[in-house]
Amino acid sequence: MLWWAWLLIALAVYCLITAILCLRFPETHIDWNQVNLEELTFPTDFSWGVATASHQIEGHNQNNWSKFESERGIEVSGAACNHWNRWETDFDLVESLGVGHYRFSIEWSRIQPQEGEWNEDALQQYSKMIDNLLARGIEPMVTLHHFSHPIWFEEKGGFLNQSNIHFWADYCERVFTALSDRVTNWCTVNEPEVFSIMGYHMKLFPPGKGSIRKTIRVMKNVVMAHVTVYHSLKALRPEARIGLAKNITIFDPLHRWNLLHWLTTFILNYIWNGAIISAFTKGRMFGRRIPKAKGSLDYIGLNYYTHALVSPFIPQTIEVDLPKRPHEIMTEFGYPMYAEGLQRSVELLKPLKVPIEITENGVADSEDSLRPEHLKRHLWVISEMLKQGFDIRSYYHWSLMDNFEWAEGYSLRFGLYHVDYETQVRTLRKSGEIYRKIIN
Ligand code: GCO
Repeated sequence: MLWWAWLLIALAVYCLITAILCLRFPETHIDWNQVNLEELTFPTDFSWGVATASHQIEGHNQNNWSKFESERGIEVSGAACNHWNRWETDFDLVESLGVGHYRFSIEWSRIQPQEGEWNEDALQQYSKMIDNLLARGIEPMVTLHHFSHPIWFEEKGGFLNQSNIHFWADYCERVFTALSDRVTNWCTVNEPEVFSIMGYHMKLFPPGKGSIRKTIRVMKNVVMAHVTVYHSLKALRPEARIGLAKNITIFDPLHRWNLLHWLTTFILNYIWNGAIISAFTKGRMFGRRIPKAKGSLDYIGLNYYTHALVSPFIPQTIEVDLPKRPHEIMTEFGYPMYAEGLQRSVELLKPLKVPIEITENGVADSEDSLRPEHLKRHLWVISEMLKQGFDIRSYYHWSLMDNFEWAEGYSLRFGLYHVDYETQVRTLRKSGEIYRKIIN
């Protein structure tokens, strides 16, 4: 055959493969002008909540993060929202939103500041906080690890060493024993993929390493840590509901006609989303067996924020604006608002066959000019999914109030309440009022 005939055949095959991929994996886009965002239907037993994490709000924690902040010269969390001292009035804020649920995390470094040293007062304070929430009719969801842990644990290698898992399990059992008579919903770990990729590949989280091998090892060990703790806590109290919070980022090829972009999409989707899902559905991740992982989730927490348009040259940092489609609105975090991805995320989690709790969703928006629309779009998508029969039980908005946004410090504001860090005055934003109205 002539060379150009071969070329034509190759071109036809390329087009066919791309067309199949485009049809098989559509990038949904809704024409939001055609949608009535006021039309929301939620069952009466749907759970409405807000979420926070200890290191982002408590202030003056001494942990892997505070160490990293000072060593790396990034913004220091310092007093944060001084929530450790202001928790009671902060719970007034939670209550006045009308939510019945509050997700927050326990700071391991407060409970066990040194190996073998347990701080009963700190545990007592968390216990008082739970009583206080319950007295207000607010049900707590407790996260046991939200990116932060004691310095002594970090110095032993943290979750890089499988042999360290028992330290974390001891802490979890201690907290669970003290609180599970009043707390039903437990979230073991927050975003194993973000924790490992940011900390061991992108160097933006502690310990700031750059190694793919370590990233995969940590991700696997954190999942194993979840599995270990799931089984030990369930043995203590079978009626507890235990899951973890999974960040789902939807990956889409930047150019849908480019097979290299598709290839990148599949690889990143596996590393970020697929590997962890496969641990719980197949009992394997990255080709390794994860014993007893199957059946170790009573629910899956979904933290959803955006989709990423990828190519082999995707920036390896979060300091730049990521690509967006021309019609999409950019958020202050530098990624687009893409509410359509919430349904795609729920679909990705479907093989787990467990109820979904939306444990985080929100937007960095200092002027509160985008948040009302952002909130309504995402709630509209949930309302539509509920009509389609998806088993979604709750929505926890991220976040109750502005707080320390990790590598971004205080520059990004995610709160339904604005926080003035000088005076610690909290002020309800318009979007907070909208959320309250919707809940009512
Ligand atoms: C995460 C965390 C939160 C963030 C939030 C906004 O996803 O990184 O769970 O702690 O603050 O997602 O980025």
